[in-house]
Amino acid sequence: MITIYHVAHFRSVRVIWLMEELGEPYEVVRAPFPLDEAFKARTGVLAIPAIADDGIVMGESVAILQYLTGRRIQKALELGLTVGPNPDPAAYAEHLNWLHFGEASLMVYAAMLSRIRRLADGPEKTGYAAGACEQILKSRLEALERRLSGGRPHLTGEAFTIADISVGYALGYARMRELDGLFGPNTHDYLERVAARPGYRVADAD
Ligand SMILES: N[C@@H](CCC(=O)N[C@@H](CS)C(=O)NCC(=O)O)C(=O)O
Repeated sequence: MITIYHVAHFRSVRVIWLMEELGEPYEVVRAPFPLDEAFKARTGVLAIPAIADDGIVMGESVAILQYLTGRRIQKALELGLTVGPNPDPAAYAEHLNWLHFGEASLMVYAAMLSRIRRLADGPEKTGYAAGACEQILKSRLEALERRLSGGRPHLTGEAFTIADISVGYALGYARMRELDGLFGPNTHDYLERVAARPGYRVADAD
């Protein structure tokens, strides 16, 4: 059984959400945050999320989604949770693109913008760094809005995949941090749809 190191509403939500979608057991260990040295030395965990799977400890939430589906590839393909390189390499490329987009193009900028705003002494003091983050986040959200146009239910085809877990988590985070004013209407609807899944509700609980 895998162990998931978790802090409420952190990126470990992605990992719990996937285990819920897979319908498999897992153990959650609540981590102290900020992580203290004793915890790091005891577990080998340097950032949240991390998992331990039969002695393998790994971090990076999106890499964990790929690892866990890769280790259960038959089941993950049957459930439609991932897309393989065959028979359609273009669908595979698209799937990986949106999977990584959730962290590299959304979450990094949303988290940085929210942190700068929280640390700054008033909105007029956020400076150029926040302006740059907001500009980039806005353009990425516009790309997402275009992708979701025309009634597309999920990011890569009809099925709900780990790309939706990656992007859905980032959008839920952005909403929690009051950045959802930057969302277009398709993005709002999409978040409503994926956040209504029972797996997300379990994963994003306090
Ligand atoms: N890109 C990484 C980000 C992980 C990350 O930055 N985690 C932060 C929390 S937001 C952390 O655990 N930092 C360690 C610390 O501050 O002690 C992922 O997707 O897992």
